[in-house]
Amino acid sequence: MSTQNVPDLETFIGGVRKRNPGEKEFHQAVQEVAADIIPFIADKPKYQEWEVLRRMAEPDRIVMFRVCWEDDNKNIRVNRGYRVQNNNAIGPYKGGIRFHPSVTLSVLKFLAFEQTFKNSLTGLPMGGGKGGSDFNPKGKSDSEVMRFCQSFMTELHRHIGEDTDVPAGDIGVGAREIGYMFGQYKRLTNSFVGVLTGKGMEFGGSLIRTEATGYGTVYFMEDMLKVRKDSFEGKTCLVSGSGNVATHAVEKINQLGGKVVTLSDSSGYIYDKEGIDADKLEYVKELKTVRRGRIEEYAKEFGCEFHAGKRPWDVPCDLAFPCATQNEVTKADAEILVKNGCQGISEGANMPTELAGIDVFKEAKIMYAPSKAANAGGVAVSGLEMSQNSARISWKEEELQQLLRNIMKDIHDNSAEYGRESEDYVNYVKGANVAGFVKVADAMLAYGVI
Ligand code: NDP
Ligand code: 2IT
Repeated sequence: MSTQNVPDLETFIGGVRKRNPGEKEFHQAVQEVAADIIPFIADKPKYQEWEVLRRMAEPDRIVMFRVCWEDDNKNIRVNRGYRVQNNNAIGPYKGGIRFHPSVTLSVLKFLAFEQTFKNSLTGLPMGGGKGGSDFNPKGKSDSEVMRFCQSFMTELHRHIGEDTDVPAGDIGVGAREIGYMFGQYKRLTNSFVGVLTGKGMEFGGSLIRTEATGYGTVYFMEDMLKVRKDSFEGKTCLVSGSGNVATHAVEKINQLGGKVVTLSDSSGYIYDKEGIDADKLEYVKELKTVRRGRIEEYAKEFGCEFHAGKRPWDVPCDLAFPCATQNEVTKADAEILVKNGCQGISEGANMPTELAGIDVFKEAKIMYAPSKAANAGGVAVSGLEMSQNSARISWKEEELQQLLRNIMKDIHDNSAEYGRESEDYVNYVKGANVAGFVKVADAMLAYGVI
């Protein structure tokens, strides 16, 4: 045990950069958390002396492996697979699997680090992990995706288990991929257990898991609005992305009386001034999950604007929901949002706003819900899926809807408690970081030095 004080932020982050060269997304995620935790622990020697923050920023374990598969033209393809098991102080490692060409060790380390705090915030017993591959599912046939998933799970199955590490979906991994991976795990281990979440309803899935992340992100905004005695009624909203999180965010915003005017994918964004109503949203879901087409087709179908290669943040709005990917809101985007009168941001994607963009939102004192709090609804319902699997029962939809709503409210209230800076301003970034930290840190202290 060291008696030296925790260093200042620059020294701490300098150490993280040195130990993890070139991993810029990981540095960014750790810096965002450390900026709040270092002042918080300044008068709490137990966390300092036992180097809790430094230990949290070093994953428990990382597995990296080759994934070979054969494409439809009989070519042998080689991808890289990963699982980052960041911290299991409060429960089995838990977190999604991402298939996207931009996946690197740095990306998965940032996601596993963030997941540790997010899972703690849910109040459920889950540690933090994340996995994935640089495999690009775009343009691949179903058989190619199946062979890739089977090959990926053939290695991964040695490292996971229902009480060890429970993966789920993320970018590029939805119901289809989870089905293929669960089937391969079951076949290899001859066991039918809740080793993955986001499963189909026929084989142990939970109702509302699909909707939970997007709905939860909108609930968090609803709770922030309530603090200001306001609601979604009549608000113009921007949503980015057009996948699982984005489409379910739109669904809930519509139900609560808001109007969504944008959606995007990696090729650009659509601007539909009339609003994306329930029928148009069904079109998007079919486009993205069945036909696997591009969002530009929406503009052709409904006769609205398509802006190639751009993100939607310069469209005037009341509220914004980044639901695509990391660092999709730059400092300049944040400035435009604020300038155009945006009053609130709730992040469905993980770490969508650059550090300098977060500073812009904080300075403007607008409502800003960071991803680890705002998108925790998905993993929360994953936690409920694990409970149902262990008990071999299925809960009813109303019960799960209510549990999700209550969990999001608790996350909001906890973050607001730790983050209140004045009568009329809550710093939810600080609130979520501190609230997420305390439970994991106290569990780590109980275990001694491991
Ligand atoms: P999907 O694969 O369903 O959708 C991803 C969407 O984001 C697509 O529209 C995709 O466009 C777009 N996108 C992905 N990468 C990029 C990129 N580099 N640049 C521009 N657009 C991009 O994923 P999800 O909806 O599940 O995930 C979206 C975000 O939400 C991610 O940050 C994920 O980590 C986070 N999240 C997901 C949860 C879940 O339960 N699924 C839970 C919590 C957070 P295109 O099709 O062109 O690639
Ligand atoms: O980022 C996330 O929280 C997810 N992709 C969901 C993780 C999960 O285990 O449900």
